[in-house]
Amino acid sequence: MADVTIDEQRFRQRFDEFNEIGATDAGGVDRPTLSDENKAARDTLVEWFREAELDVRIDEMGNIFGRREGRDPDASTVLFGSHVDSQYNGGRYDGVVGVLGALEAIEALTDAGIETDRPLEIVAWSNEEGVRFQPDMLGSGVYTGVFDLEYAYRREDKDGKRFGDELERIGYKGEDPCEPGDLHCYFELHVEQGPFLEQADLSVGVVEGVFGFSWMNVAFEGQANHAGPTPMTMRRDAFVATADVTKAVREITATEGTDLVGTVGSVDVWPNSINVIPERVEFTIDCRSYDNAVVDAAVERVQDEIAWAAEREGLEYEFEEIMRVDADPFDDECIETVAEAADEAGCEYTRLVSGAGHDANYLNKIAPTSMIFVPSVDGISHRESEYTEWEDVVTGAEVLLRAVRKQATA
Ligand code: HGY
Ligand code: MN
Ligand code: MN
Ligand code: MN
Repeated sequence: MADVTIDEQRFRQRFDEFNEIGATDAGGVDRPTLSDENKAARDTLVEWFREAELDVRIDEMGNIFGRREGRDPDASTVLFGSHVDSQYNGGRYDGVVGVLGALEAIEALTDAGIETDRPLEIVAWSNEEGVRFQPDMLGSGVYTGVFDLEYAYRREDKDGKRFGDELERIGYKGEDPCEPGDLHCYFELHVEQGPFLEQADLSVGVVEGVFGFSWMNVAFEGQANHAGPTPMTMRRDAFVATADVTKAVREITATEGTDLVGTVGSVDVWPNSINVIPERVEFTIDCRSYDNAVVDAAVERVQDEIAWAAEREGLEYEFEEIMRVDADPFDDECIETVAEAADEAGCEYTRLVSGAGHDANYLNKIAPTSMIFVPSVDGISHRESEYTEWEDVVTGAEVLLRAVRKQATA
């Protein structure tokens, strides 16, 4: 396909300029959903999408689309993209590689004067990370009908600010309905966020599916009291129960022979004072596996552990599973398209599944979907030191371009 190539220089320049937005001193980015930094990132995307002569539209969830018509006005659309919201103090590659890679691919086709039969549409999904507003993949979740719009608008951050209000505040509460178009397929380019490709010394991963996962919110309610005079036998310490459950999550997920992982990632303690027994602790549990039955069993067991820990310490507790997405294999034809694209690009690749959640989880429920992974150095992600070799990023964009072109040409 020598008739079209990725413009490495333009791609690199955009990537660096984009990651100056919300840049942190330690070399990462801090652009949480609907923050001012996220708004600046969105504004830049809209400007670049327009410069690429794409029809830009913003839907009710703030998902940003850039569209290029094909030769056949009745043909269904090849959609491809990712997200640009980041973790708090996250990495420069997570999501951004997929959105700027999609922009670079569509612009390279336009520059080469290559038309496609099908329309092409690139997308930046809102709130993929779910760190400020739970749950994650909210923009693609509403688009695919997993969540309804009002539910999403009501989601609150820790300061009680609502998603819908913040979306309006930054000027991205679009008019267009947040619902699927006539999709032919969906592709997403993303960094692997794990160690496998680097360990295997491979430059591309053909993604066959994504882990299923559960996000749970738990609260233990005990009794604050003075840390000095209160006898140990008279305490109702919410943090002790939290520690018990955290240990139990590690025991449950340490079982050999499963891919099950579990994380207690966010913990808030009240009153959080050195000489006061913790009265209330709110924390999160994230459990994942490629086997849905394994996730189900882990969620059951976690709930038992929470009840036992509360009973031992004489606490009240609240439990809410705020999100549960099943592992579903991606579409065989799209998987083969990515494999063929990688072959033709001359890449060393393998097939794998993703432990990280992606918007592709949800797109896969309404359209044939697959993903392209590129290696994460030291398997690191969701950290400022997240890094992928630039030549791997370019290779990923090249494979994306080829896969899109294959599916867009009838
Ligand atoms: O949780 C995830 O895997 C994704 O980064 N939202
Ligand atoms: Mn991501
Ligand atoms: Mn992420
Ligand atoms: Mn993700």
